[in-house]
Amino acid sequence: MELREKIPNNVNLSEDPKLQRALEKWLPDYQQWWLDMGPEGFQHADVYLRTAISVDAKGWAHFDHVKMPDYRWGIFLSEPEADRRIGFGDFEGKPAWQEVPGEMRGYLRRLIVTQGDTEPASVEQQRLLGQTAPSLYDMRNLFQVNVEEGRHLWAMVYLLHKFFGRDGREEAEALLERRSGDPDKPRILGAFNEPIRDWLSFYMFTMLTDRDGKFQLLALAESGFDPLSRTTRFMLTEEAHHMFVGETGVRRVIQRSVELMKQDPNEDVRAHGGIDLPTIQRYVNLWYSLSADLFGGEISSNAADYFASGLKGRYHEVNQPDHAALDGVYSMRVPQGDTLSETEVPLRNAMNEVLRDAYIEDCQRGVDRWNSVLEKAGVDYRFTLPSRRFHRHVGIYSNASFTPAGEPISAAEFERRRDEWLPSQSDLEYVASLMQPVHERGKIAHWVAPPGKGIHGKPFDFDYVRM
Ligand code: BYC
Ligand code: FE
Ligand code: FE
Repeated sequence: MELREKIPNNVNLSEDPKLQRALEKWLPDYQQWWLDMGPEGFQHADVYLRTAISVDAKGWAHFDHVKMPDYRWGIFLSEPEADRRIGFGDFEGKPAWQEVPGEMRGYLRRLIVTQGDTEPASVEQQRLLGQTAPSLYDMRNLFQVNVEEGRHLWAMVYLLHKFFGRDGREEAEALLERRSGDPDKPRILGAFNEPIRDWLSFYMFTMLTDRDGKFQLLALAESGFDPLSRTTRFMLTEEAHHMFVGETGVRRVIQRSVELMKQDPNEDVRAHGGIDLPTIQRYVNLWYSLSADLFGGEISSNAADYFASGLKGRYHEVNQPDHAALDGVYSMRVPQGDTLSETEVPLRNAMNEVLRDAYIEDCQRGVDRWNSVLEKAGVDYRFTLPSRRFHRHVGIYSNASFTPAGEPISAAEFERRRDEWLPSQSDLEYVASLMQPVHERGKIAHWVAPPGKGIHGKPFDFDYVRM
């Protein structure tokens, strides 16, 4: 572990002076990007953050108050597995690669750049949220997520610099040049160009979009390219907290809404300054459908090639009965005219859909936990995930329109009913009107319940952020 270096790392960076120099040259550009595009207005605040200081299961997280620009962004790979073998595809059983096989350079670079691009994008999307944080606890969680997404960018930039020479260095620069939502130089994937205007969107994003991250990282953790596998495995340990922030954030909003409903015989939550359940459902519909797009097309020759080459596997590949996946088929409903027809797709071409299935199941478990809040409170309303066909912009469903239940409808019908299903202008304005900052220790905004417990054994009224 090299913790006192300019760039903390467990990859023996000091033994590779050329690589070290290249990364130390990228470092000030990264720092400038963080100052320009990181959390606005809080760069001098002391934030109670956890920092990675080792990669073993017990001791990697160190907690302390730090200013975000002083956070020690480092390069940490999970411990190597002795004699690791490729687990799937055409090279199954061969030793995992420690270098990039020449013929896979293009694919691998594209996967790493796509993954890397999402990390700074999310920081850009969230950069104004500190100003309207509902509590210091929430503000701290936002900043924790932000610095770790910054570290995830480092993880991918390390791979680009170490294994891709000049091309890699150029890609690393470009990762600091694209900007979320900028029409001239947008981020690569759709959801990462969408604005995150309010805290309900932030909770939805960390619940639903960071969860895409979890599954993409799990698929890359299977990779036959060992350095990618090891770096994504360590990223996954950080990712768990991001999804915790999202799932419990939404749950606390629901909790508060239910309390406010009880105060009013008409159950009119907005009259009491809370967020009504149908508005929360519309936010779910939006962020779930945007996140579903991130898995790519249902039928994808790219996905088949990634799998065949051993670069991107399935979720928990060890549990799959057949790692070659050459004979299997995947049955999916493909739009044909005005209807859907059941179609069999060769399994390798359906790998994006296989991963999306695992994601959907995981989302459903979170929604079930939200619904148990309603059930305990004796409220009849239930949240649901919309159909995977609803409001899609990538893949076979993107040229047709569907209801949240997945029934085909005309584009005109969709537009007519849009405000029933997705946040309307007035929903957005209402939620925006609630976003008044509460930056006082131990206090919390009216529209959200406090958390059950604080961070790292600290109470809710701890000074998580010192301005
Ligand atoms: N938006 O075969 P197809 C995270 C393009 S999140 C725009 O369907 P493929 C995080 C695609 O490039 C995890 N374009 O897709 C979360 C292709 O273009 P070309 C991020 C899209 O290649 C929160 C065409 O459509 N990780 O970590 O299988 C906070 C058809 O391609 C989109 C990864 O994404 C889209 N959504 O790509 C912070 C893992 N989807 O070739 C962080 C790495 C597809 O026709 N990436 N296109 O020009 C991959 O594994 C794959 O590239 C994809 C699917 C999953 C994105
Ligand atoms: Fe990340
Ligand atoms: Fe994340």
